[in-house]
Amino acid sequence: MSEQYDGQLKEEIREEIKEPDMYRVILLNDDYTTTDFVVEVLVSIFHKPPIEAAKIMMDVHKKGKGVVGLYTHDIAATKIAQVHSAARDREYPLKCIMEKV
Ligand code: TYC
Repeated sequence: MSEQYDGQLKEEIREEIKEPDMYRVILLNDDYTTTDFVVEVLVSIFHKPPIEAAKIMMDVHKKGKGVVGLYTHDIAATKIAQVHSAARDREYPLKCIMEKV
């Protein structure tokens, strides 16, 4: 095998075993969404235990934003869509975003 093909094969193998890119899902503060609703979202969508959910909510409330978790792209996108859908149903402006790690 030529060096060129050897290199290409190594690159293909490396691509196959590469860990997936990960994304931080970040919750944003606002003045209108209730604290109870944010905790409810963190428990129901992100599967946080209630005490941890309350801590994350308070941290976001005080600092303006906060990391909720690390997920692959499609899981992060699905969770964000679920948050926005639940917030829209209750007419809250709650937003979350993702950023590549
Ligand atoms: N700041 C909101 C309030 O005082 C609570 C809140 C916390 C809203 C976190 C959004 O991501 C958020 N009711």
